[in-house]
Amino acid sequence: MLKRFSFGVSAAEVEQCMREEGYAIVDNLVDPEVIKRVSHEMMPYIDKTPTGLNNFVGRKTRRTGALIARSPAAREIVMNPLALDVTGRFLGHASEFQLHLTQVISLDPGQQAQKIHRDEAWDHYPFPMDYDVLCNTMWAMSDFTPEAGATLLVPRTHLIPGEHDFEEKDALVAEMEPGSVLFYTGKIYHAGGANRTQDRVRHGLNINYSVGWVRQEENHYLSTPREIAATLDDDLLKVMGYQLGGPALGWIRDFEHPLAAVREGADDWHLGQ
Ligand SMILES: O=C(O)CCC(=O)C(=O)O
Ligand SMILES: [Fe+2]
Repeated sequence: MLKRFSFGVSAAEVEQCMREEGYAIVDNLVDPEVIKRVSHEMMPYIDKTPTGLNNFVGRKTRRTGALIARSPAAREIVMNPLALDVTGRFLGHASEFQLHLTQVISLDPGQQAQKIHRDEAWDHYPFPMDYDVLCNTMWAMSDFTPEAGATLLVPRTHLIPGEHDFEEKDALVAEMEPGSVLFYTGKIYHAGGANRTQDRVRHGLNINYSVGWVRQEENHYLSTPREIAATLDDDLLKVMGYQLGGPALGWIRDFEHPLAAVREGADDWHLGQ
């Protein structure tokens, strides 16, 4: 049985579960109406997204990004207070965290289970086991059931050093309804499940956060046009990366804060030495 919590759980409890188990599910964290709005705003883009070009990304899987630009409702999910609180704690060893990626992952009927993997594995760099780089969330946008391809998890594998091969039978299924969320670390072995239904697409809203010094998987500065960025709140822009990602990382022009790029003339954004 997977560990699950309900609305009202504290960030400290979720953090503790992630540290012990590698994941935590919070049921009904947001009103399903917000998720419906994300679906409604994203569907025109999902409909036009081509399927993946290899087995890992999924030949019957569509991955649709740029949610900050395309979906005002998704901005609320990115800024969900519990998600940010958990991330701040989980990645608290770094001076900042940032939005790593936004992506709707749509598994079409017939999509096979993805290879069970760790997300924190760029360029095969062996990140230290006691240094977490990612704090991930997967929000159910449709019913996450074993038949429809709910995310698979191998609990506690975030604690095992080295690379390992796991099979579907080793994994538990993150069953969730729309509005529920799975938190998982960058080190836990997991995968998209197989969609064995005839006619139901599984839509998952994947929003990952990372420590402030790593290259973001999604390029938010180019995915979100400058005119749209200028309309967003400072708090959201900072999470997107319009902040210093750590001491001296990410300034612009003459040592100015990156918010100056979209707040021309408003303030003096020069940074202290
Ligand atoms: O679709 C899912 O449930 C998980 C996808 C995933 O883990 C990935 O693409 O890295
Ligand atoms: Fe993954």
